[in-house]
Amino acid sequence: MSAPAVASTPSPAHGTLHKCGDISATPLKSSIVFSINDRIGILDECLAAIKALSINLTRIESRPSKTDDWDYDFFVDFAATSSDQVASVVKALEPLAKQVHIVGTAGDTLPESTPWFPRKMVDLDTFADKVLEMGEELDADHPGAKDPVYRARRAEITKIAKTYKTGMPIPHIEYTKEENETWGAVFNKLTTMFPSHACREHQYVFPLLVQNCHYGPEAIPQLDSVSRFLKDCTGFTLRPVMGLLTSRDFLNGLAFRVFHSTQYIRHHSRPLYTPEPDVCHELLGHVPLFANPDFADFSQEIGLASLGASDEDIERLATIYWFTVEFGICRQGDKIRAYGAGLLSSFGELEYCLSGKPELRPFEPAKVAAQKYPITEYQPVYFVAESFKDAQMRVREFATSLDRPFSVRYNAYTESIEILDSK
Ligand code: HBI
Ligand code: NLE
Ligand code: FE
Repeated sequence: MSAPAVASTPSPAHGTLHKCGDISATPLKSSIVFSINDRIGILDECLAAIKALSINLTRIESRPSKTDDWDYDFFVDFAATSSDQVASVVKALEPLAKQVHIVGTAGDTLPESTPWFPRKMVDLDTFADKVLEMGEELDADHPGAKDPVYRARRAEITKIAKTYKTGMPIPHIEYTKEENETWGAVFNKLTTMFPSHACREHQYVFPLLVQNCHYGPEAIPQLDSVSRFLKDCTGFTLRPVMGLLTSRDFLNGLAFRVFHSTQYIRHHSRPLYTPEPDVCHELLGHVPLFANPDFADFSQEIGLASLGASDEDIERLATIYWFTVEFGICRQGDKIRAYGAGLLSSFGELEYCLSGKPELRPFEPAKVAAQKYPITEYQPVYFVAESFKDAQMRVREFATSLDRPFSVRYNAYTESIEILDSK
């Protein structure tokens, strides 16, 4: 009855080293069902047979069997340490009971239609060369498209992301004078607006980034130092990426508290606006928020909901991500402030979103998830969160309404995803 491992790691290089279940001590939560003819002491004998294998039972339920009078079905969950142990339970019960079936073992019972998802941090290595358009090859209308020097420079920088592997320090980049000047222009413009437009969490963290990670108008900070700072704050880390990932891959990374970050900078001809992520957007928009514990929890919640989700649900979650992490605004006292990175890294839109012109609606995930939005111009609608904690609770509640037959939990000690019983 047990289904094949559909969503397991396709990475042979790491598979042998980290074969979960058989060599690790992580318990394999298993469920078994068996029937017994009613007679005194039979259940005791069945349980004793399991006890003799030194296996811990975690749940037991009985119900009258539907087929024969006075038969009973028993549902037992136990924590085995290997798939061999699961088989030995079946063997021990067979002489005592009828119809012994394994209903499921955590980790190998996902429905066959489940899209692949990363189970361990190293699985994120498989995303590296799957970037969408505007990644390595620039679009024709991109300001850098016809500039061969810019193109060559981007290719050089994205090479780092292409070959990056989990656990490596992020390679430093020697930015050019021109690149640092572009950064300086963006930095100086935005920092004049933050006091009146950025949420208080962003404002709290910003000086710490100046102190700890060399944020300032002179030079682009290095991702490696920023990643180590974030790790200390919330466990979030940065991972270099060549460009836009699919929504699925990008959101899956958040489940591990990993934020995929570009390392190149926008074209110098248009410092104050770009439709695509660049190092200004990541460092000035996203990073300060990922240093906040409630925001980190909120972001990971979206990531966890995306693991193994259907394409339709990925679309909904990406839309929620869009209207929160990218373009979210929130109520703070009697003011409304920006916390979305797409706002905090864009001088024009940061001003516009709080100008009273666009429509503001309350943050209700089911409604947000269905909202259409433009990606290359200012948003006509923004959603106002009451707090990151409130938004997280709402997203968690929303996630239970998605059609995924299992739930997941992140184990920070092993940096891996645990599959919980069917919901
Ligand atoms: N990829 N590298 C990268 N950075 C993003 O911010 C990003 C992405 N892919 C999709 C995406 N953002 C969102 O617009 C949602 O689709 C999740
Ligand atoms: N428009 C933003 C900026 O100019 O910084 C980037 C948004 C990336 C989604
Ligand atoms: Fe972004």
